[in-house]
Amino acid sequence: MSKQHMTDFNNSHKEPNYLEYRGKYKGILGWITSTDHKRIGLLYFYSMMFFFLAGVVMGLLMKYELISPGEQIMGAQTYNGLFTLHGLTMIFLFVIPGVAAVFGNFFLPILIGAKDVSFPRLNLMSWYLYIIGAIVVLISQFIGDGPPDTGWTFYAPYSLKTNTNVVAAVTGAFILGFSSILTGLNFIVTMHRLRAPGMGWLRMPLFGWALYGTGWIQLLATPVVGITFLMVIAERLLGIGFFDPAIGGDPILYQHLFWIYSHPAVYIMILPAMGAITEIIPTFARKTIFGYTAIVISSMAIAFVGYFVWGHHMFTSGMSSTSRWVFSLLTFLVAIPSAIKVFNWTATLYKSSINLQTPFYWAIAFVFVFMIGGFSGLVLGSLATDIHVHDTAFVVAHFHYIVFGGTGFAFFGALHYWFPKMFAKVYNFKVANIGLIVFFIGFNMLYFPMFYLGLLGMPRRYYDYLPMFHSANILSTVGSWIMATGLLIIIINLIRARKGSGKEIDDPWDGKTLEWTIPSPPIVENFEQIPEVKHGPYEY
Ligand code: HEM
Ligand SMILES: [Cu+2]
Repeated sequence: MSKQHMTDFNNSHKEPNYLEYRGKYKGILGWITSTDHKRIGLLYFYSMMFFFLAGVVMGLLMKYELISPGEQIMGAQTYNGLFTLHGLTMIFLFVIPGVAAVFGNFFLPILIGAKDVSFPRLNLMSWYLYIIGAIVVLISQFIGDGPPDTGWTFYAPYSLKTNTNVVAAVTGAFILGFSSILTGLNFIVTMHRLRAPGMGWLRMPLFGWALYGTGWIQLLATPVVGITFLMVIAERLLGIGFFDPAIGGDPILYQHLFWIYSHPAVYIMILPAMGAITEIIPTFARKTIFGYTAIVISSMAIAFVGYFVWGHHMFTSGMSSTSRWVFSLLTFLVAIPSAIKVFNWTATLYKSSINLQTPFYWAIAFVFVFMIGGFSGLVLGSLATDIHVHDTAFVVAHFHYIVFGGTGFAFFGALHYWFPKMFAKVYNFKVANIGLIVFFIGFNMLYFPMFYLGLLGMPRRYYDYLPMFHSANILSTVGSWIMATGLLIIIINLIRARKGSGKEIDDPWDGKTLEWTIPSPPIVENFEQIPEVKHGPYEY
């Protein structure tokens, strides 16, 4: 689409855009009753940012406690409650809804040329369930005998014995599961039913395919953890004997059920993130994506094989040696489709004339940290080495590289990529790049020492440690301050742009997918006329 065409569009603004649109209600009420997928995307965005920042503060407090051996600002029980709440917040309130709830909601319908998702009201209900679930988790902190101290994993039998308020926290997570299921269902149906004329499945932008694979995981895996959580509640309230060996239950059964969901769940977190990166790379390489079909297949393969590797979380639990090596082998297999994506991103950049801009830097930073996370995952996936580093700081480093380095980086990358489309404002590029550099340095300084500490044998989930771990912990804690500074720069820069100091522009990157063919901010139903699609998504 030529620039000339873009300006014509702007001048012919007849319809109100989604930001100024007023339905029956005004102000906040107009937002929380709106079924517009873009407004719902922003509802998720603001609430998730709130929880994310709360989780960051908890992380900083934990790191401050760990700056030296012995007690600094909190004792053991407070630390236990804090890593539990931090984990619950970051997992269930930030990375599980994640890129899909914000950018999937906002952009999926636009990317496939639709006016909204298939079930707009159900979509709004997902957000309400998300808020209700969050409130119930929050309540768990204040009633009963103090904040839950089980870790976000709620492992039995401890989760059945502790006097802290596990029932409320688990109920909150149960409700959040429904929010996730309904979002997945909505996206799957939307892609089946609402693609624009001419958009065959293999012309769909790859972010759509990533959300499609994610949707099936949300739909099929989440009920498993829902039932597991119900069993924990039933066990605590009625003493049934599912998981507690003292009354005939099996604690290992809990671990199986939990990870049958929670391993696929890491793909709920990472697939949409990979999808967003796959949109960013061709736009800045100014070249069509290398291996479109391979990326589609790898997304679906990850979604499928991801169901069969949960046992790698349980290598030390006393499983049979046959199941251990089978799970180990399958874990290595699931690494292949992720590696295919990294290969395709790199191949797309090969011999391209790269437009070096902020979202591109985020994408590269993502690939870098995600690969460190992925390679450390292989250490955990192979039996011999996992036994050595299980339950140490190595694991904490690994999953932060994956969930924060992966999903978190992609989240911020997607935000910098689509921000001008969402708000019709461009942020200050220089400040954005500085923020990213500071953030990136801090991130690696915070988490990389934890690999080393884990190899030395520093256990996770303790507020205290032996003096031999001191120096690497100082480095890590100072890293957390640098990272927080970078985060502040990034966020303040975006808030200033949102408040209006940025330039207005429809398509700052000359992107080719459908969202770049409509004015910014998009009108209420996205398109004045549903477009007809005549070619693949990234034709440069
Ligand atoms: C400023 C940012 C962050 C800091 C400083 C931080 C720090 C920490 C620390 C110190 C722990 C406890 C380790 C232990 O004692 O075992 C922890 C656990 C955890 N973090 Fe973070 N973290 C941050 C961001 C994140 C993000 C963005 C996510 C997810 C996307 C995340 C997910 C988790 C999870 C799942 C746990 C495990 C909780 C548990 O053991 O039950 N963190 N983090
Ligand atoms: Cu896993």
